[in-house]
Amino acid sequence: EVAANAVGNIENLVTLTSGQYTMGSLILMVSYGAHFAFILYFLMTSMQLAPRYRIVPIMSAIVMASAGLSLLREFTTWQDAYTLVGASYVPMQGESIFTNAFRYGNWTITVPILLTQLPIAFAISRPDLHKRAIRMSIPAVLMIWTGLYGQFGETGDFSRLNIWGVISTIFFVWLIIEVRGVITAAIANSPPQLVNWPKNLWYYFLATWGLYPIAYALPQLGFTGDIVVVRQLLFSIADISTKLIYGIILSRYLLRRSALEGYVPAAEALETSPLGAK
Ligand code: RET
Repeated sequence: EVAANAVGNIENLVTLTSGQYTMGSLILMVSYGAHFAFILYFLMTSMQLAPRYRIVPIMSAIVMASAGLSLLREFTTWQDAYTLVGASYVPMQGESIFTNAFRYGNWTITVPILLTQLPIAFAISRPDLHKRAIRMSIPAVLMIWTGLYGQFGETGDFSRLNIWGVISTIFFVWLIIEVRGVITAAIANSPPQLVNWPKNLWYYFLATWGLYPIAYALPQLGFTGDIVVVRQLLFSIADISTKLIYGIILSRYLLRRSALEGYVPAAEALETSPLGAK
């Protein structure tokens, strides 16, 4: 039986209309394009920050490159995985199958980086920073790997999907507790003018990271082309929110924090100095 061992994701079971197929291509293309484009944004932004914070947008640039490559791979795999038969896009069985598993693999790299950005951006001092980065990364990786294992069960009777989904969610709750600890420390040591940034980032974190378990569970609503497309859309919205927009938020915060701490970007210092052009 080809299907039983070759599949793993519902994408390989569902025939798509040309509209659904094109939407899937479009969603993945916009995703990788956005991630690649913002590499430049983050590298440029890093130059405007006080030296101690420059690593934060550089980490965003690394995440953009890593996620962009992974999403480009999802896109090309999507293109290879279907054959046009009459007016429908039929999933091929065998050599070219689509899989969301690459996403989970990529999160193993990007998620610890995203989490470590937090204590650095909020200026948590060194021994505590390392401890907190490790304490967030452990439940994060366990959450991802148990979820990776479970998502292969989405085409079966859902018991594997649900059992590992629950186990993964326990690690997610543990992770959320660790992140809350970092946010609390961030609120305590934030300049008073900027204290709303860590407070609001907390809700942003919950709302955007919470999209992934919804995408994971979605096949239970049915094996249809619409579910396939909606899930890719949900993954993309989550990716752009948790990496790209999150990075912009941290950069904007650090721009303000750098200024409050007395840092003047080089170009500006030149303009206002008696030796400068003006
Ligand atoms: C899984 C499995 C089902 C249960 C839960 C999950 C949570 C996943 C999360 C992923 C976050 C990924 C990010 C990636 C950025 O590159 C693994 C889907 C709770 C929260 C932020």
